[in-house]
Amino acid sequence: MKAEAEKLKSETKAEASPKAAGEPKTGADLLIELLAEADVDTIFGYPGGAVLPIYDAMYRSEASFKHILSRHEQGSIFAAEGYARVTGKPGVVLATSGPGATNLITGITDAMIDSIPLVIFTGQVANHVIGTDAFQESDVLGITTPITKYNYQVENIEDLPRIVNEAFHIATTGRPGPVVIDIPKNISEALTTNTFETEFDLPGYQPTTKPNPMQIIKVAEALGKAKKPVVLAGAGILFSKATEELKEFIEKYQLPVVNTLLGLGSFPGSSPLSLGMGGMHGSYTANMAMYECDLLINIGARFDDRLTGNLKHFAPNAKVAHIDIDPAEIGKNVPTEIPVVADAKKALQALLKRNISMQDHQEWKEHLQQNKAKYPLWYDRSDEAISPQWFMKKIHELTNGEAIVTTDVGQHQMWAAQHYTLDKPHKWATSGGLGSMGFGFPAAIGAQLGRPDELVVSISGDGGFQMNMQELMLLKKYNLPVKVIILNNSALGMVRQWQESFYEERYSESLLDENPDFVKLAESYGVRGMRVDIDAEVEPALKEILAHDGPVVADFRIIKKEKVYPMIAPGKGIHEMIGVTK
Ligand SMILES: Cc1ncc(C[n+]2csc(CCOP(=O)(O)OP(=O)(O)O)c2C)c(N)n1
Ligand SMILES: [Mg+2]
Repeated sequence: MKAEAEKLKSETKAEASPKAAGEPKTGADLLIELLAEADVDTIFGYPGGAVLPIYDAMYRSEASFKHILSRHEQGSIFAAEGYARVTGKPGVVLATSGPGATNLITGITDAMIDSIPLVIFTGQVANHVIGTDAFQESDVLGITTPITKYNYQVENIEDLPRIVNEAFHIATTGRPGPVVIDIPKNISEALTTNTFETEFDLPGYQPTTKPNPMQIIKVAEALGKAKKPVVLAGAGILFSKATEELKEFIEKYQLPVVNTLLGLGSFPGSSPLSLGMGGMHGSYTANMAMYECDLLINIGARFDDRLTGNLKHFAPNAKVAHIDIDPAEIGKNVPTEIPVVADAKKALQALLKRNISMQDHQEWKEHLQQNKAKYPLWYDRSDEAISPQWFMKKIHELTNGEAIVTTDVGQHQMWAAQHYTLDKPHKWATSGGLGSMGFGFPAAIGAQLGRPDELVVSISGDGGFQMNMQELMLLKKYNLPVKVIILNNSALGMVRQWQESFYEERYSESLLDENPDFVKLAESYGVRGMRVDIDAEVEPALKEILAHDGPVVADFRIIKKEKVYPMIAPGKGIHEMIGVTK
């Protein structure tokens, strides 16, 4: 082994062809320097053979960033996503070749579909054995091509500085997304004395950020003519940090706002102009507003099918304007009369410069207010178990709506989106497009690391929590006071709900009759555990959890058969919601 390693070292040494004098360092040392230069403060990762040189360089380095050792690479990447979603900075991930890299795939896909900036480093077998089915070789470039904004495999150490800088640039500009850099072991072991070129030039990647003035005029004119305008506010507003501009625009023209699931917090949910979330489990008022409006201005949302319902019935009477930094999104699902390819902030700034004289749309606003009053979200209570919707309202009240909330996927996610009304941006991390169970808890870990002074609440179901509960060890190890809430219905609740509604109550493999004792589980990881069974115990328990100086895992037993309403049934239009009233 040693002889082989020596041989490899001398081969790669020769490859490195240093151009400038200086202390020799390995490619791995160079990488660590580049990360420090890129202002990386946290790396989420897990070691293994192909990245040992990088881990060794990290050990020897005096760079000040933290490495967070997860217990599964999926935990690393979801934590990096949580970090990125609440800080707006790119999440950085490091994993070994083969299984390390393939364990990241769900997270990479999740980041791609939700436009989350990540820079992911994977180890790879040495260049000269790539393609030989070497130990822990996997075709990372091939596997990640369709799920990354861009990906690289480093062939020469000279390219490493440019590639790292390009990767951060690509991940964080335009429509954000994940970028993978696959680093063969011989590159990280290669010795070099060079400080290579870090400059880059990407003529083929020049995202359009400034709106075309003619298109802005068209939006302004359409707004001037509209009697029933609605703004759909998506996550693009959060990515471009345009919440102030959005608020000014909305208040200036008194426009009703619908939020997407990922856009929650981009406009204050408690504003009278907010209609709440749209889509499958959105509010009746929000969906009917999109159904009845004569002008729909979509800012930074991608008209996902969970939002639109059956496209035949989506905004049937509306002129559609769509502001998006990604031209591929415009007209993809919904015919669009006024496309505006731009950064949301720049487009809103341009719109704010125009003085639009609006039609009187008081009647429309009143109609929507009446809908809001007449069709509020409703729910039942029970003496025997906790009402999950009421629970969300309670935790909202006790945290003043100020907590950073991460969720997993399922019923609890929808209840949180419906009832934990967000007024501020960057306080919400949920897996939207991919809907990946297992996301919520590690995302909370990343969020807490990114914003250590904030209260972070992780809300999971009993199913999804078990997909990444091994990450509990990190709470103790890194002293993270995350409040971990499990809404326990002894079921894959969302699956169970669909089986009840659309499969004649055939509960095929959706009941979790066997669950671990979450209290004991927490305790075994050195974290305080708690179990709460009925509504009457909720408030004192939550107060205790929030006052506790450290992490808590709390198992809240919710009404098992509770369903998420209202709902657009599969295949139906946004005007055909069921469960709107009791
Ligand atoms: C990785 C993954 N596998 C399967 C699913 C399909 N799925 C969506 S919601 C759900 C049930 C989630 O159950 P739980 O975590 O207990 O949340 P609940 O719906 O009960 O609140 C399942 C299985 C998914 N979204 N992600
Ligand atoms: Mg459940």
